[in-house]
Amino acid sequence: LVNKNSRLISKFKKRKTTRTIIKKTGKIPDAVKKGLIVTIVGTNIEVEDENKDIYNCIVGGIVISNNENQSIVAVGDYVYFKFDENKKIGVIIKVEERRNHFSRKEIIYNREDVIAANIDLLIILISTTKPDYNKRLIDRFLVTAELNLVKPIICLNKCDLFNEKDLLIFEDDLNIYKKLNIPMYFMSAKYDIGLEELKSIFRNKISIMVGQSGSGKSTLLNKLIGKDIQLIDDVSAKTRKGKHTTSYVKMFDLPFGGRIIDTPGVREFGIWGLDKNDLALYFHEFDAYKEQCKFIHCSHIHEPQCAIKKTLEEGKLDYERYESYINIFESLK
Ligand SMILES: Nc1nc2c(ncn2[C@@H]2O[C@H](COP(=O)(O)OP(=O)(O)OP(=O)(O)O)[C@@H](O)[C@H]2O)c(=O)[nH]1
Ligand SMILES: [Mg+2]
Ligand SMILES: [Zn+2]
Repeated sequence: LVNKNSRLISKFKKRKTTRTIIKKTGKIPDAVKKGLIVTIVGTNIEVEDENKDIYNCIVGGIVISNNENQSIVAVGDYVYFKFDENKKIGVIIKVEERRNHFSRKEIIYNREDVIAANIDLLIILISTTKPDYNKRLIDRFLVTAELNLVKPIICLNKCDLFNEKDLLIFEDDLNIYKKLNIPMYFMSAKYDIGLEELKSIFRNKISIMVGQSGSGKSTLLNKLIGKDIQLIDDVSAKTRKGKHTTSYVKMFDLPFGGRIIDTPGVREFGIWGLDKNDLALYFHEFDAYKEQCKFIHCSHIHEPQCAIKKTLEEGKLDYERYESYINIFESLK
């Protein structure tokens, strides 16, 4: 593991030595093209222009951008680039201001990793089983969605593996999210259950799919597009964990209008840019009670006369959500 990590770190370091200077303003030269970043693999950035032609680009030299303390480029960014017809490579000159973005904390370096920019909808794709969904991960996605101003929905995939009676157990277990007004859909990507309704929700939006490896993101993408465009693979029978089939973020056109972004599966998800003292604001089931805590700056963890803990003991709050709260609180600065 040590070996693998040091190799990873040196790979990262190498990448970062490509000199890039970020300037907030500057003149864009004539004869530049404008486009949308649809995928980034290593240092290669694929930019799509208005004719849907793809150009391979890189970042280097001076870039006009406001993205000083986060990834300079991300899938979903609108950029200007200068294309060298001989070398068949473009250089990105300017990155347009982002309307919003969806990001996580980069594990190795303590900085913001923007997964995608300018998005309307976060699709949290979870699975009934293979792999079993993880509510702590769902809660981390939900906090990040609100923090990043992206509307979240939860899709429970692989419902074909259970009968109606068993599905009621899932409905009950996930009911807390319904109470929190998060739209919830029961579906099966493989057997076309619930897909028509989802299409109507994704239509004309830019959506990003996130979830554990093996939850079925690429399967859903292929079904929505109507072509086997993304590779899918079996969940390992032994560990019930996915094998990380999708390895980079990529945006696709939806044939019925809109775009969708497929992402690699995650096991963990670090939240970036949230002060731990503000975390309770993102747990809306606390809203009705937190004013009654004795201390104004109550963390709802160890203070006496805490209304949240009292309400929890009375059984009026979801205990797993409270555990998520503590888990996230302890991971934040
Ligand atoms: N039974 C059942 N299996 C499904 C369903 N959707 C996907 N699968 C299977 O789940 C496995 C993983 O699917 P993928 O689409 O590769 O999962 P992913 O989320 O893209 O995984 P990563 O790319 O590793 O993040 C494949 O064997 C799929 O056939 C479903 O609705 N029902
Ligand atoms: Mg995939
Ligand atoms: Zn409290």
